[in-house]
Amino acid sequence: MSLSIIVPVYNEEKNIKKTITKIDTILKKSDLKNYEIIIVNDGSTDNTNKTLKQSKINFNLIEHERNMGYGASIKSGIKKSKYNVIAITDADGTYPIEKIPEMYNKIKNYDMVVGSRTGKSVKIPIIRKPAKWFIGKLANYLAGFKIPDINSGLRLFKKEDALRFFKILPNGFSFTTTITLAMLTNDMQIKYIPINYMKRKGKSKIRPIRDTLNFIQLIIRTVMYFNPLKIFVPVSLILLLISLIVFIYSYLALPKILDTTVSILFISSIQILAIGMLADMINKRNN
Ligand SMILES: Nc1nc2c(ncn2[C@@H]2O[C@H](COP(=O)(O)OP(=O)(O)O)[C@@H](O)[C@H]2O)c(=O)[nH]1
Ligand SMILES: [Mg+2]
Repeated sequence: MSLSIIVPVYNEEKNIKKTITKIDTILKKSDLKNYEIIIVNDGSTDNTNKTLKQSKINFNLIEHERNMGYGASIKSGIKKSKYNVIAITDADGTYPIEKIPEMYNKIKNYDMVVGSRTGKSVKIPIIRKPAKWFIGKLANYLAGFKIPDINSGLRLFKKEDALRFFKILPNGFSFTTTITLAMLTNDMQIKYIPINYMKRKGKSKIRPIRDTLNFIQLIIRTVMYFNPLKIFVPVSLILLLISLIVFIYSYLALPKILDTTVSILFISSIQILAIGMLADMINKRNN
């Protein structure tokens, strides 16, 4: 029974002390014999540094000289972790840390256990909802599975699996989305446990437009990596459909069939399908 818990921290002077104390108290009370708390201070510029230095709680501190990002910090933590089971949670007081022991008990039967923010009390800012909805739909289609919460920051997984996906895990906030899709497209088992989600103190570091575009890009890239046909086949079909529409329309309504346009669209459609099949083949051979 042993667990490494990693907390990425960037400018959390209002929350950090409480978070560490809470983690320590909860883990001490639990059945876990061995645990380590790894705090990754990601170039904070506020009083986070001071608070961490003054803390009397026993934790391993990793310091980044400059801000490298949420995912980069978790990756630094994973590299330094002693134990095979890894938990991650945020430093902002939004996740119910008391769920971790219960989640730990489930990890032997699953590849990842995720706290999904679908509990009774979930305080997600309204402004985030449209983007969250869209990203969710896209991810569900591409993963072929209804994901209850794609980017929850409270989750447990095994170190060996994280290391297996290390190269494709990004440095930014898309870390959680990417590890979810990587596991789902590799037929691994994820258990979702409903949790509550509290309102954060201090400002969120998510930049709505930039991070949303980043999420979308990484969702597509991850699926492209593990299940390329999911992307290439629909694009090819859309081109084929447009080519058919142009053909029929110009045949019926115009003096001349737009044969150049029709051919270009048709050939592109076939070529994209061929590239997709090639990508699929590379993927199958590498696994
Ligand atoms: N290491 C690191 N952690 C970050 C960074 N930005 C945010 N965090 C931490 O990641 C967690 C989630 O960030 P937050 O701003 O709350 O995002 P939100 O929960 O999606 O609104 C918090 O614990 C932050 O301290 C960063 O650039 N680097
Ligand atoms: Mg947060």
